[in-house]
Amino acid sequence: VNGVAKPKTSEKIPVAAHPLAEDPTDIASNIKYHAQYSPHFSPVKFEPEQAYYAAAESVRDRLIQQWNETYLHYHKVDPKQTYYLSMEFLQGRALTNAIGNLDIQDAYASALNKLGHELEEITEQEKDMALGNGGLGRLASCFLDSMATLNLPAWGYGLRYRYGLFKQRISKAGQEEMAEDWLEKFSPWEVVRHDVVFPVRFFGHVEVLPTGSRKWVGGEVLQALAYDIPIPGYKTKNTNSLRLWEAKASAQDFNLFQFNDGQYQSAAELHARASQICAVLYPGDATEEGKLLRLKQQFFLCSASLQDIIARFKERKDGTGVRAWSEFPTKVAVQLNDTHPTLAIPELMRLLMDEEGLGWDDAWDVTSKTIAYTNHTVLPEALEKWSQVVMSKLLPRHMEIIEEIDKRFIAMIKSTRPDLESKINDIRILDHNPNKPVVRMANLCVVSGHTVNGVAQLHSDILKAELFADYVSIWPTKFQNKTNGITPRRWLKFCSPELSLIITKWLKTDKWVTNLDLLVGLREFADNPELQAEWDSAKMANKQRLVQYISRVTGESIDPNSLFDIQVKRIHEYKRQLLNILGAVYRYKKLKEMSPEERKTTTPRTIMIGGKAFATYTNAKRIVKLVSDVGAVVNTDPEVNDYLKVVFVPNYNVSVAEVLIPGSELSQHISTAGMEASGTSNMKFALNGCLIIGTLDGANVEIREEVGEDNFFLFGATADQVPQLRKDRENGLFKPDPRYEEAKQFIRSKAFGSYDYEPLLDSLEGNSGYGRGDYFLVGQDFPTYIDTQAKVDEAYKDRKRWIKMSILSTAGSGKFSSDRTISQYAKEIWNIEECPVP
Ligand code: GPQ
Repeated sequence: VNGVAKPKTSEKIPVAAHPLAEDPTDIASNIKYHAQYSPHFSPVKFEPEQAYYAAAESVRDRLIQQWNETYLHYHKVDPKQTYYLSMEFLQGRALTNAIGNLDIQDAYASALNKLGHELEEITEQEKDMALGNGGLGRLASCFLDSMATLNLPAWGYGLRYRYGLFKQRISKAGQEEMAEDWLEKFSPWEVVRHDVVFPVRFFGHVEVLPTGSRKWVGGEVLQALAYDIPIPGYKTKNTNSLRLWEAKASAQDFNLFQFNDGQYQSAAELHARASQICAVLYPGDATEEGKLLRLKQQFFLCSASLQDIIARFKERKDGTGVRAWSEFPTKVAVQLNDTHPTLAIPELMRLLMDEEGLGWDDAWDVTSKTIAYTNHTVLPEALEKWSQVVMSKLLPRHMEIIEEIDKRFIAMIKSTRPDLESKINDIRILDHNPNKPVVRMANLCVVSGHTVNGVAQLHSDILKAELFADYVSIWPTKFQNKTNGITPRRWLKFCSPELSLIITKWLKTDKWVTNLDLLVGLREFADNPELQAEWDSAKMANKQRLVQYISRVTGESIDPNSLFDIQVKRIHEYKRQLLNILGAVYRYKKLKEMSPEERKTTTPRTIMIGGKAFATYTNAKRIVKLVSDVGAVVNTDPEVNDYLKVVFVPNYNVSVAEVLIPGSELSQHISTAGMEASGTSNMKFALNGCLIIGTLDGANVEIREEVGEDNFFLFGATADQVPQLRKDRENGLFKPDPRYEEAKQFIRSKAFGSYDYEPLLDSLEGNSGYGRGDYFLVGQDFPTYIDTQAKVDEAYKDRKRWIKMSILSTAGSGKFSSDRTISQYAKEIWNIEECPVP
């Protein structure tokens, strides 16, 4: 029919069968049922795409079953529950993860076989759910996995962006961005909740009622509609929710009269404005309109989520009548994923005071006991500041509340800490800079929240010693560290099944999947030639998979016997992809200068760099262009081809990471010390037996402690040296290494084409956007970087030693499970307990 080949075997499979079938034949019939009766496609087609949707819907049936049981169980037990508010969730694909967590992998693989399909092939059909930029969003998604796996009553709240992170294309001009429509067909993983709708107001004004209380009225009111994504835990019934809000206007807001009069646009004006709210993740904020839209997005998330949380709190009052509001913090913990959802603070205050009738002190007591804040960066330009003018216009009542919090904070300082009076302007919330008065969101979070945490030990120490030092003297016990983690399900078990089987075999248990500390058990076998051989061949299989992938997306053929050296993360000057590529340029130049015999003694390398540059970040885009230009020259140079390739991996995202990370042998985490709060891909690489070359920054410090210094290639200045080195640099005291000069000169000589790299190279010389030359200390760290890379080359020549280091890297990665991180949040910040569904 229509030229579509029907799988031969599927005729034997009856349509339907129980949705929770165990037997592959029954599962196959259930998949067939979805293919026939889901209204999305013509039932005659059953190509991989249709098979994906049908299989996904069949898996979803199971999730929904468990999910309903989970909700009812939580409702009955009424435990304290955590709500994780985040503007980003980088979920990636869901099918492999759901099948793996439900432990129905084999049954689904064989069911699909019966229908003429391969599970691996159909999982490739799924689009990534990319509602985030990078580390912060992926962390939120790893946390959801751990919360469910640990049976914690804990939910995520976010926004249902139509266009998530853009799709990156690499052309002659460098990076091009394209909208990525993950909802183009539909998502089988979301369930729209037409019964969960809350009004969210913008603009308007504050009215004083006869009672003296205040009320926000007027303006425009949109509706927040809930879409739920079920989040299964690993081998547990508990299935939590990720609730994403979409903005809608209601039918009353549609002006039928105007429409019939031919005024189509003005008739549906509010509908158009509603559809802008969730249209894109991180709309550009260079314009005032852009800034306003982002602030609207943030408030939309906060307001809808808090109304929902309050409604649930009231609903669970177990028939004893009205619940005391003082109980709220014993039932609700709200975690702010960085400052983006800070408006949850004044919004909770407003709801409690203006809607529920609490006085300031009671509302403040509830709010500050409920909310906790995680900081993810110390970069000054990333600390959010909102214009007071914009805030007053969009959210007049919230601005009043923020002013009151600020006023009371200052009064408290004056009465209890006169020694801090001179610092009030730094630590208060409002900054009355006459040019642009702003609200400092991090200050608001620190003043209002009960706990503030950093995301790696070094980062938390820097927060306490620098950014938040004065607050530490006011509230010494408010500050904590929660070193980030990653889920071992997605980032080892499912993305590297070969290595996982070997680990299970040698540890004689698969309990490591939920107790990652058990990986230390591998240490005693690190020298065992049998394990080494198996390890080597699993890594090689993963490298082969990567070779195929690179060939498919770039057309480049890379040598699986070369050292696979990878740096993948957002492109940012502080992450120093420029140091990496300058190193590659230097390596290329040295190879060119060698005799053919000499070249044969070197370690062949494939350097892969991937990541997206923010659309308006010019220097980051120049870095992308430089990497691909260097690749274009190096990869077509027959003299060096067998020894070096440089590949820009396009469109880096979660599912690309799932192919790259298992196949990597060396990965680069080379940020200027003190600037990367944690990093989380470093943990994924280490867990997959990939060695790290890195600075003493973020979680690198702890990874090195855990895997052992012999298994970590360390270089570069330390965080405490950085300020002095910057000063020296400004005072002309920096003496560049000749090798560094040589690499830059080589680029300037147009060896990699005639594109104007001058502005980029200039940032290394003294004219950077930061107003100081080489703010990120690329020149300072270049010589030790090159020396350390030479050590890597030497180590790789000794296969046995390398494999042993690789095993020890995995063995030392147990600490970096997000299960550990989340257990610590649960005990030390949220005060919640597990609530397993029987
Ligand atoms: N991070 Cl503030 C982001 O990905 N986006 C952000 O807006 C902020 C931080 C990252 C941070 O750069 C990494 O070092 C962390 O590992 C990651 O958050 C998760 O904590």
